[in-house]
Amino acid sequence: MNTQDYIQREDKYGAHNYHPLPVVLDRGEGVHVWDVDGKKYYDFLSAYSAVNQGHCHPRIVKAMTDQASRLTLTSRAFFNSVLGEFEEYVTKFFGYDKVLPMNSGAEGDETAIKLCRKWGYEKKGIPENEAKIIVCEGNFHGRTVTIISMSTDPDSYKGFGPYTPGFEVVPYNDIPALEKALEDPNVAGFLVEPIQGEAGVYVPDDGYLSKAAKRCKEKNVLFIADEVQTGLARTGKLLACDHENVRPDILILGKALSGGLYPVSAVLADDDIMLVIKPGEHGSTYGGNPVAAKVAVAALEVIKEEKLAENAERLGEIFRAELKKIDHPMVTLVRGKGLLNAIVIEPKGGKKAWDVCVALKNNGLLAKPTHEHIIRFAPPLVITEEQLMDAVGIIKKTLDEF
Ligand code: IF1
Repeated sequence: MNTQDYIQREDKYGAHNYHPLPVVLDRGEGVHVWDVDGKKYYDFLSAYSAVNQGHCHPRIVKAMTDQASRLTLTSRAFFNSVLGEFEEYVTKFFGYDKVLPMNSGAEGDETAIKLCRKWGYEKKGIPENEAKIIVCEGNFHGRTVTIISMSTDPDSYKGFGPYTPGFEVVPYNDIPALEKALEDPNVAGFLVEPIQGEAGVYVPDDGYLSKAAKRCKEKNVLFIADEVQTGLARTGKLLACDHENVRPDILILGKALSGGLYPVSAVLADDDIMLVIKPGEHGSTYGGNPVAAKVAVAALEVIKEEKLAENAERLGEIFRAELKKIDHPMVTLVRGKGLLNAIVIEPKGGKKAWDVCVALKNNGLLAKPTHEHIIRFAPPLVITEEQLMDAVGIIKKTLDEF
């Protein structure tokens, strides 16, 4: 079978809920992936920041295979010998009293929404079913019906109504607008991405997160950080909130929490928030299973021991400096933090970001456009300076073809 055969088979039997770049990947190792024809690529998407530790990191693979042949799933009807090890490790790693383990990032956001609402009723005294959560324009928190009810992107919400009520939208990176929305005594929380990934790596002004967190505290509103994409060293610190020394009241993690080996998400909070959820009020079949627990501990150990945040910080500076040197009419903006970066492409001669990504693929680098004119560059954080400069060369060479 060749690339086209694989693509046609998926087209015939698979739902058409994605429009992938025409490449069929077959193997991954570190910053590289290979397609079914054996062609090698730099992976500059990292599965949207789920593969921060590099593809098939041997230490995480070993943790997974060892546990997989011992005990994989008990459900939470019974205790198991591994979950507590993960719970202790991850809560100490991030400095919170407790963790509620789930599977996908969306489940993490849903868990945070439920936790915030219940806290609002039981601790803030908001009248039952009146709790509001403030969210930002351009947000992306997942694909469930409640989460798309917060979305301002028609591609995310159109045709999926009726929508879950209780969300107020404010412009991102706008403190006065947030202050106004916080006047409502029924607001229980503010849910925000420290950097808006899907919106095109929209980095807010310095001080936005710390001012927002301060205003929330003044109004007894929970500051909820969705670090599913920005967390786990991606932006050059362990958490993107760390750039401003902000400690979220509720922290949502996913993606690289498992290094791309297995769906693992987690919500962290202190006891006065976390314990409003009582036994039997929330959970999931696979949430906190032994394989997930072992994989997540290994994934976090890799982040710490291989100093991935420091590497992302240092190489991100170099990467943005190199991209800014590319004096090309199609590149109108370079932005990002750590190794979460993006360029804004001005269409030229009918050629758009998609065409640039196809040309990048042909030259051995995989990236994907978001919102039509933005190309996100997010390699695994294990990338070396030499590999980064090699990739910069490919980007320059490719843009020169336009
Ligand atoms: C797709 C986007 C990125 C996320 C944040 C929660 C979730 C995500 C900040 C939900 C997930 C993924 C979803 C994936 C593509 C990717 C994505 F383009 F969709 F928006 F990264 F920007 N919070 N983002 O970024 O986590 O349930 O997917 O585990 O849906 O195509 P999930």
